[in-house]
Amino acid sequence: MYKFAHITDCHLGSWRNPKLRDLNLQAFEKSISISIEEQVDFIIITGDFFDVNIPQLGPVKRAVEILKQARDSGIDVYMIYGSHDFNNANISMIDILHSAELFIKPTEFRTDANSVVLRFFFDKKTGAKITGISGRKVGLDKEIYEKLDKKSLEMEEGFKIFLLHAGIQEILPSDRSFRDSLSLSLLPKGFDYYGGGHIHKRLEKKIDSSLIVYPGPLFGSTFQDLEETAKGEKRGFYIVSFENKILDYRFVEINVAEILYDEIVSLSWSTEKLENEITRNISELQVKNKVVLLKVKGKLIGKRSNIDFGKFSLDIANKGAMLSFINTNNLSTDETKSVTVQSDNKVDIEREIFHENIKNFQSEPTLSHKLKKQIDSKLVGNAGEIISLSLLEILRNEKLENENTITYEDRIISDARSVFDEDGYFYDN
Ligand SMILES: [Mn+2]
Repeated sequence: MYKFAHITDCHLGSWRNPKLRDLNLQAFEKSISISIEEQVDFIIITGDFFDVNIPQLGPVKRAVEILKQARDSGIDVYMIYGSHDFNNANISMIDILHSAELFIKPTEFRTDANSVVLRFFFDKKTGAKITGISGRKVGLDKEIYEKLDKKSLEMEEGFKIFLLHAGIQEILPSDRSFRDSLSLSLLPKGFDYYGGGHIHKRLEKKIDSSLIVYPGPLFGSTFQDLEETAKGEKRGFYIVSFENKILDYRFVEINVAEILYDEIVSLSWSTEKLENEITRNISELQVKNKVVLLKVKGKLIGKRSNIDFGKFSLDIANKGAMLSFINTNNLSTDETKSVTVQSDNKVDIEREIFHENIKNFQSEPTLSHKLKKQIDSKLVGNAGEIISLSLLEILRNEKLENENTITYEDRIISDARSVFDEDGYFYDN
């Protein structure tokens, strides 16, 4: 009998807060050490290994050390990329790890005019045949799947694993209907195991003799992820045993910190009333050694700046919490002007906000017709959304250790320029 571990969406290097960043790394370290103890034959990682294409070097060093532990134990790692791992304009950290042969990237294809031919990677120890498709930026994946030569993949004999970094419409819960998810019909049929990433929720489904699994993130990379963990969503990875078919599969929970979520809804309260309610709530919470997330939302009569939220955060810390965060993003006052969005995940919210705001964009009326046309073709509508999202992605890159401000600014500006194509500057002559 053979075994493999399936880990996904590690988002290593994410979190500005050093403690959260460390918890995230701890979760990855645990998943690898359990895999080693369990003597798995190989490990698959289905994307979003890093949170950005050029992460801080501290987390990279830890990630390399941990991956090396697996390799030193004779365990091969097969990894596809996720949308967070790389950016098309530049070399990414993940490519460097790949060059150092810390993992195998089992996704190689040949494209001709109307088809994409994927090749299988043969795991020597177990005979498993592995292939897959990395996740790219916003909605570019569908094209590859639509052109995929499924026949040749389906005809291959043996124990087969397909790796993907995208949601599958048919198995997503309705509240997670990601805009860029794929229809099941786009995937080759008859694989023993479909290992999925990208969806930050655990999902498993059997279809005929195939098993589709999304382990969800190991820890989570957004406060929304942590909120869901606090509400009972388990985080971890899978261990699957197989011979020529899957024999058994189980979820292994990774719990590096207890997370507590509490919500206070202000029903047009005054600042005094809201302050009293927050104090009362905090006094009732059992926060010892927990990561505490307190969300204050609703409508406030008065000024938000009259409330010292920092003090409440300190009160929670003084009660022995490991960390505390107070979120007031959805606390509105008369001063707040808002754009309404429907989505509940970061990627879609960003896209919707751009979508709504771009609608109101108007180029300067005094500009020439030619220039206006150029601007509109790049900055309005769908094109404008894509450019905005790409620029936002680039702005997420933080300054590296030892990088001085000038080099950092040059890097960000040159990345940003690469978003526009070579005639991306607007000219009028
Ligand atoms: Mn992810």
